[in-house]
Amino acid sequence: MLEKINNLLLEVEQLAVSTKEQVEEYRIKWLSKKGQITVLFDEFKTVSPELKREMGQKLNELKVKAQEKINALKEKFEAAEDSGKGGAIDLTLPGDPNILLGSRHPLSIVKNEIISIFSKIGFTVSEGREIEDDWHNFTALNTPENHPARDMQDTFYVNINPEMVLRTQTSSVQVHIMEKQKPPIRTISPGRVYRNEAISARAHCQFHQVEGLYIDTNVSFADLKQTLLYFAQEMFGADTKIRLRPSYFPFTEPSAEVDISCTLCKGKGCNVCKYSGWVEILGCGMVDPQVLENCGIDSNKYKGFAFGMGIERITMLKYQVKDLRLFFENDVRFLKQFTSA
Ligand code: 2U9
Repeated sequence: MLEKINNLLLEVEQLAVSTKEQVEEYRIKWLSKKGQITVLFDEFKTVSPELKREMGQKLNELKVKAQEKINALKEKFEAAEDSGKGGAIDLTLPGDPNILLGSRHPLSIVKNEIISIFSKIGFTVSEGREIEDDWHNFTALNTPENHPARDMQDTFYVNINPEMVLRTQTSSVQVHIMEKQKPPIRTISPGRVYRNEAISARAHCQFHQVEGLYIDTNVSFADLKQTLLYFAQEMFGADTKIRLRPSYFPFTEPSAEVDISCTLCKGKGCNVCKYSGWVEILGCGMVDPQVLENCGIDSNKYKGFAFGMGIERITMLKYQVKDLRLFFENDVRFLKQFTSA
């Protein structure tokens, strides 16, 4: 029996065939119900106990090798047949309706739109780190040590290094730019920021901002206003109006909050604008001269304007999304409603 096994092993190893049909002939010859290897397994039952171990191992080896050889040759001939038909993939098959197309996340759609609007008027995009040191996130931006924004209630501090925070604003990226680069600077910084807030329909502990910065000689508040009017009309339609209300931010002076005429009721009054006709979209102001000095820019020579907006807020207004949490849950029923070019 050992001799038969060895002979068959040799035959398996040396097998050379030229058609798929021949492969099938060998499968039948070796492995079918009456095949040589199957018959050997029947004979194996009669082998004496002292030879059973050695013989069993050999016989199993033969069966596995024969099966592997048959499979490999079968695959080879089938692949050759497919490529003869013009490739392994049949390009004429209709699409499978069960495979869903992905879509871009609404926040990405709006972020890209904001980038595109500002890049048309010469703004570059700067991105930076999410874990930031105290100087770039707070001190350089005129937010001193005792400022409420630094409170543990509002800011996530990094446990292993209390000097580091999860950035609360992407203006920190622009502090790095100002330290490295001489004006003129015209850049926007999109990115994720973190604040220690309870999660609700209107607030989250993470959200996305775009902060803008323009520094040059002779930059005025009128430039800021015109830039924001351009943005609002590109984003929400040519008939959009803006209004500025005085406000306060530590890093800008003077500062303002910007409203647009309600996109839904066009200013007539509805529940989106709480019957005021206006909805807030961003904050802005002239960069405080002290912030310029903190970053090594001569505030006698240079002026700047800055603005900041929440991408979630813009997206909610544009698509009438009522609950901020939807952006972070990745529910396909929500996400598949958004399409972009
Ligand atoms: C530098 C100096 C100043 C960016 C600005 C705002 C006003 C603002 C908020 C809007 C909604 C953040 O997402 S939000 O909570 N931002 O109101 N941001 S001025 O000022 C800068 C930026 C960079 C160097």
